[in-house]
Amino acid sequence: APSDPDLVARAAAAKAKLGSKVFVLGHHYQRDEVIQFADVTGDSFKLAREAAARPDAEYIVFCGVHFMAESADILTTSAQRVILPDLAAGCSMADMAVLGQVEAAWDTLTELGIAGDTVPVTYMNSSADIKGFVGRNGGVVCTSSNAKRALDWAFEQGSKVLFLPDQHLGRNTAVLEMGLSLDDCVLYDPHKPGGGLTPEQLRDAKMILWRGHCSVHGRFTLESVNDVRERVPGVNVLVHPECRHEVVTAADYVGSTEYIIKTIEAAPAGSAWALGTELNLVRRLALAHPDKQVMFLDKAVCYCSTMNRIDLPHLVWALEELVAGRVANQITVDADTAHHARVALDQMLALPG
Ligand code: CIZ
Ligand code: SF4
Repeated sequence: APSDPDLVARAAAAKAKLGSKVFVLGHHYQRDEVIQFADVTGDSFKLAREAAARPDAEYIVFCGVHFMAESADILTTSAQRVILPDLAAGCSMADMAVLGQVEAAWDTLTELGIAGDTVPVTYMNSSADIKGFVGRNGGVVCTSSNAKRALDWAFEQGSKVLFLPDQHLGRNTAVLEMGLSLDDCVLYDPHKPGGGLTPEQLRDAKMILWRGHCSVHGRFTLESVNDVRERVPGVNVLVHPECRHEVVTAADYVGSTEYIIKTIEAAPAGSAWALGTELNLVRRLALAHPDKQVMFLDKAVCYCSTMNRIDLPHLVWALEELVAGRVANQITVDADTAHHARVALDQMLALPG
């Protein structure tokens, strides 16, 4: 639906009044009505770097989800304030790994005498607390673009990896990119004592995968892939590595959000693409490339509901508060957590290659 013209005018007026004091970041999964006011769009990693590259912007309005605003706060100067227009915009995957649970898992590994051989690796899509835990314990953060490089590095530091919080990214990278077998991976369930695993299973595993997943990408099934191949002969299936292992295995291409965008941009006219990723992004790509057939991998629609909480009314409210001299919905990470999370993020930035 087209955005309310009154709200569009208010957002534009507030942004004009704030001028270079405000910088608006828009994640690729955000609504069109929000994306039109973004100074830059990107995935979570690119947006965190964009925020860090704008030390003059007093206010960073982050149109995305909570863990992304935390990362921006960690990477920006202490004078800058990061604002999340709706505090309820969380991430169900990030919420699946809570610090107390991860500490309990680490205690289990310590009791078994294997924590010293285990390197924690966390996906960017995790809370600052989890990144801090990983930084304290000699690990690294990764994104969906550099997960293989992060795991290569981790396996040089130790013989095992504890991968948080996305089991699918961990399994897909280990099995499809690093030559590990499915038997090298075990699934640690934080809701079961000992993760629901025997000491032998934990001792033998190379990859201990946390039982987390993305509620959006986790919905695609092998059936969605088979269906679209039947409906659209010659279709290219391109999915995000947060999809289930059998979906990624059946797809033609797999990669991060930025990779998906570049692949569609470079695709020849007339080619057909079924995308296994968030629907706002798929719809924008389809509109931007009318010479190509770009479609959603599943028949049922699937937005990220928490991303979608950031709508134009919330953005207008956040901007108008700033115009009025009030900073609403600021996201801050405490100094100690931020320090250790930064260690794990810097380790990622220092990965070779
Ligand atoms: O699934 C997500 O939320 C992704 C891919 C986020 C990001 O930008 O890395
Ligand atoms: Fe989290 Fe998935 Fe939404 Fe990304 S798409 S913010 S991983 S729930």
